[in-house]
This record gives sequence, C-alpha cells and structure tokens, in this order.
Amino acid sequence: MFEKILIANRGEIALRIQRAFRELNIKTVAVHSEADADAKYVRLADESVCIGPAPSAQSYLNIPAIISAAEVTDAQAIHPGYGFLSENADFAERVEKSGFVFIGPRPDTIRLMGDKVSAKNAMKRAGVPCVPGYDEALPDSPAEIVKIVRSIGYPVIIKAAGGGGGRGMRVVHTEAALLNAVTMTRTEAQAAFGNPTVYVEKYLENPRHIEIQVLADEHGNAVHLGERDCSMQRRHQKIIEEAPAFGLPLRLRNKIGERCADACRKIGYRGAGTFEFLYENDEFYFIEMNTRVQVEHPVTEMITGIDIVQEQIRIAAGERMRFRQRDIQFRGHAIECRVNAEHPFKLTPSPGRITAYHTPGGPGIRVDSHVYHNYFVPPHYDSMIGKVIAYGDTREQAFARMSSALSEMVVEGIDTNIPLHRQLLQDAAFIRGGVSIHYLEQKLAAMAANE
Ligand code: MV4
Repeated sequence: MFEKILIANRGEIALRIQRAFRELNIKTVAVHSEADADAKYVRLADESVCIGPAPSAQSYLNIPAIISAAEVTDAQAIHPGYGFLSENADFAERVEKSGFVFIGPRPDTIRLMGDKVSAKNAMKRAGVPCVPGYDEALPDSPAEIVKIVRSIGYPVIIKAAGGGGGRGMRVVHTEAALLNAVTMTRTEAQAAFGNPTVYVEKYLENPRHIEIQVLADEHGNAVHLGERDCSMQRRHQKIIEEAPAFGLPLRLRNKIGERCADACRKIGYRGAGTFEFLYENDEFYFIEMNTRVQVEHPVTEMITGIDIVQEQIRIAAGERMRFRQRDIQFRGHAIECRVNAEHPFKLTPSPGRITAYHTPGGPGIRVDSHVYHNYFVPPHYDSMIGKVIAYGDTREQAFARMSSALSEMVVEGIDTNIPLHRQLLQDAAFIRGGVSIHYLEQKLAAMAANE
C-alpha cells in the first residue's frame, strides 16, 4: 500500500479524499492555488504545496506544477478527484511516465471514453444498450447526412464526439434545420474541443438520467454498486441525486448492472467508473462513461456501505477486490443535495465570506464540505460549497431526514440554493418520484412566470 499520496484537487472532494487516506494510514499532500492557501483541507494535510495563482489554468490544471509537487514531496500516487485533470488522458500518462501511480483507469481507457463515438462503439460491442442512431461520426456529404438521419427519424440530437456532460449538442426536429445544425455543432465543437467530429442519435424527449456505479480491479474482477437517479438538474448541473432510483424494477436494475460490470471485464476497465444512461419507458440507453469518482458517489456509499474512494486507492495499489457481486447488499435509500454558493432561483454565483455556518446532524445525516464559519468562498471555481446526504431505511425516511437537515442548516453572508432544496423537498412530483431531466427547468420557468 502507498505511504504518501498527492491530492490534485480542491474543495470538498480534496477533503473527502484526504479522509479516505487518513483512515488507511496514508500520508497526504495537498496542492493548492494562492486563493486556497488558507483552506482547512490544506492545513489538515500532512504537507502542502502551492502550485500557482488562483485561475485554474495556472494551478489545478498545471500539469508540470502538480508533477513537480509530487516529486518534491516524494508522493507515490496522485488522486485527481473530479473535474480539473481527472479525465485528462495526457495527464494520467504523464503521471505514470514520471513514475507515479495515477488513481484511476489506464490512460488509453480514459482516451477511449473521452471520445464519445469510440466510447459508444466499445460499449455496444460489450453488450451495453445504446441510444439508437448512427454508430460512426457523421460524414461530410450533406446528401449522406440527410439519408442517415431519415433512417433514424426525427427528432434527432447532434452531439460533439469531444463533448460530453451537456456541452456541444443540438436537437433537430426537421430536415429543414438539419444541415445548418450539423455545421453549427461542428464549428462549436472545433472551437471548444479542437475536434469537429459530430455524431447523431435519436432524441429522447422525456427521459430520466440514471447512472450505474462500477468498480473493477486489474485482476479481471468487476462489480456494480447499483444505480443513482440524477434527473434533478438544470443547465446540466445536477443538484439532487438519489439511490436507488425510484420505481426501477429489481430485475431491470440487476440486469443493467450486470451488463455494466460485464462490459468492464470485456474492456479491461480498472478503477471506479460510472455508466450514464437515459431511461425512458423501462429501457436503458447508454450515453457516456465517466472515468472518475463523481460528486454524487456518497449516495451509493450510503446504500452499500462501501467506501468508493478507498476502493479506488486499493485498486490503484494493485489489490484484488475483497468482495464479489453477491457480497454487495443494497440497503435503504439515500438522497444528496448539492449546496451551491449561488442565488437559489436566478443561478447567479455568490462568492464571498460566510458569516454564519451551522451544519445539520442526527441519524443518517452526512455533510461533505470543506467550508466553515468565516470561510471566504473564492470566485474562481465551481460554486459548490458542500453536500448534504441523508440516509433512511425507506425513501420516505431519507426525505424526511433531508427536510429536517435542511431546516437546521444555516449559511449566512452569501446566497445559497438551500431555499430551493427546501422547496423541492416539498414538491409533490418529486416526492411521488420518477421526474424527468426537464422537470426542474420547467418548474423554475413556471415559478418565474408566476412572480
Ligand atoms: C441526450 C438527450 C436526449 N436524447 N441524448 C445531455 C448531457 C449529455 N451527457 C447527454 N445529454 C443528453 N443526451 C439523446 N439521444 C438528452 C440529454 C440531456 C440531458 C441528459 C442527462 C441529464 C440532463 C440532460 C439535460 C438536457 C439534455
């Protein structure tokens, strides 16, 4: 096992990863920008290294600075967290070429999943159900494009192969709009990702977003940890996640989970990963795979009792997984609310000093956050300041505990989305369960119209 590792991230996930290492008796090195020099997780780490000024491009995305920090501190491995360099295959490769262990999949796996066309093809070959469409990149010929899309049938969605997570997509309802949409998506994709490749899928009008968590070791063992429903989102930012997904028949859950675990074995996947699906009319359609730990991993930890970050570390150290699929028991229900420093209904960021901070507690409540009384939320990064996770024996109990936790929670000095969360926990459709990916945007639009 490692003796010392470096955490190439900031905020709540840097603290979450640090806790996992401390429990395993592994020393930690925090890297930080000038804006994060006073952060609590920096002080709590065994060592820390400043890697550059506040802007991410010069600090948390600065590959040579991070590798130098690992060299000067004698760390053996690097955990990338989520965001930043976590799905950057070149980073993973340079980490390994410099003699460190990258806590994540092999660089070629990250690269395969980073290209959404190759990811989809690999998954289709491995037996994972995909959205119907054309399995290759779209050709240049307008006549061929028209023919391909006629065979799929409108509406379709044009997506950038280098995109993902909601960037670089366009829905097309009619043939009249098709070629212009393809050209515009290509141009945007070239500008944003340096890759003009686009592909096309049947557009699913009202799906849920359900994802499957997997773990795989380098000895050919792979398991799934069930699903999460992440449909409560706006502008491609999830704000509430839950596990298990409401109303998903057990047989379907086991089947899709097995398919994902099996695909991991077939492609030689290593580490933690997430298969993202759209779910409509009792069918799963694969869209993308994430090769990192995700923000919402705690809801899965709560219902399985498995520490996903510790498993990432053990797998990276070359260990064999200590459990098989039959050893994994799903128990109870968990829900996570992401707390953002932003106006609850207008979405505008709200950085600044936190003048009062009280966290909730009690049975089944977990708070993953790096902030504290008098903490200054820097304006340079993502607005998430923490996550409240509630567990219960039943969905009703988890929701009741979350409502109670949100009523206790106090964050003053900045705006947060806690009032939105309180309102959503009272929302009849959300309480009933199974809302689609469009629900929150529709609700917010209706609220704005009623003002
Ligand atoms: C889709 C889709 C409908 N049909 N693909 C958006 C994020 C990216 N990961 C894939 N996305 C979508 N792909 C087909 N064929 C609708 C979305 C989508 C979405 C997906 C998941 C969560 C939120 C979303 C919000 C809008 C659109």
